[in-house]
Amino acid sequence: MLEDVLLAYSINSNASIFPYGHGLINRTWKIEDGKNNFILQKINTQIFKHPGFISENIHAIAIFLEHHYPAYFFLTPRKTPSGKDLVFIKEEGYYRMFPFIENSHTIDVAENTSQTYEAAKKFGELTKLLATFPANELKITLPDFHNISLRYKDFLHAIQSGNKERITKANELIEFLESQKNIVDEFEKIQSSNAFKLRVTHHDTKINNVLFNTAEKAICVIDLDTLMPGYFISDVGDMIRTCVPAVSEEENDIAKIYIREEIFVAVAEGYLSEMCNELSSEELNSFVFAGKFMIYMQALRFLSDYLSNDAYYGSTYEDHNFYRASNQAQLLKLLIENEKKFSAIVSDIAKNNI
Ligand code: ADP
Ligand code: GN1
Ligand code: MG
Repeated sequence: MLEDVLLAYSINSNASIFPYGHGLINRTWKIEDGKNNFILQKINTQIFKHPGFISENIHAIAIFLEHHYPAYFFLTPRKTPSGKDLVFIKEEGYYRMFPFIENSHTIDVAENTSQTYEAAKKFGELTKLLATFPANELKITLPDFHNISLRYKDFLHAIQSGNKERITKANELIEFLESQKNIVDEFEKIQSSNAFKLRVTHHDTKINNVLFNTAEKAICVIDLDTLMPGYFISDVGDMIRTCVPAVSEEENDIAKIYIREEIFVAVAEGYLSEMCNELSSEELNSFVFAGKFMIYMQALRFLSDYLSNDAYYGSTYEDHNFYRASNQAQLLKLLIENEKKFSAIVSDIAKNNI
């Protein structure tokens, strides 16, 4: 009962509770108690087996930022009167609460270059400020989250042992994804290269994980469950994946997917305005690869889930995850067509930032 959670936070049980946001993994509600508003979240413990790890990471980073960059706004969970930032309710699970940031909103599809620049800069800023934080001391909240080699193995397993009818339906898509396996090979080279550093990485840099104010300025990044050591390609890649196309991953008419060059430029300018001097030349040269990596991995994940009867992402209409995977596959094709041009754009932006 959500009332039990409110009780643990000493919030009036008559407070209004509304489902909120468009996240796929956790459940989110807005709580209005007449005086204050809050965000309440139930952590999906099927996926995050150790919710305490998330709290420990956020806590360690908050202390570091407070000490080194006191002016930086980092959103931390509210504590209960007994000092806990997680509430466990028997037979239900783990909950946490944040102050609701008033007059803030999120955007599911970037509307213009200025919003995109703001979001990309905000994610870049977080990694930059944490450059001297010992990333390896963070807990792994989701093991192998962006290990595309493992995602590819899961995909191979799904096409062997998944839902037969669905495998037949997805035949063309399966063949296309198999033909792009070179992206996995490229990732494996990155993993064994000294030029790629493990940094504090957000790992879920969808534009709807940035809160904006009414003047469309980024207030802060949110959704910190997967803040852990990782490669910059995860963050840049998910921004390219979610900002550059004119429609979201939910669009099931692939004719509506197209690449917005000016938005790609805004991602690169925003992120590199913070991170350019942190990245090695090899990392900079992988900027567009980052997009291919994340789009391909998301296509593999959606398709594997479809073939495994939607166990992870769920579905709200028939063949939902098939359409999501087809959307990502189309996006991958379009990004590959633009790869050379976009790499040249990144080199120019990098020259201006150094
Ligand atoms: P999920 O992991 O399910 O994506 P998020 O942490 O991203 O969960 O939260 C879902 C949505 O709730 C966000 O996209 C945003 O719209 C809203 N939200 C989350 N935290 C806050 C907050 N502190 N203040 C205002 N809105 C918030
Ligand atoms: C999930 O929780 P949410 O909606 O921000 C997923 C991401 C995917 C994304 C696709 C823990 O993110 O990896 O990119 O859906 N998070 C997890 O929309 O699997
Ligand atoms: Mg989110």
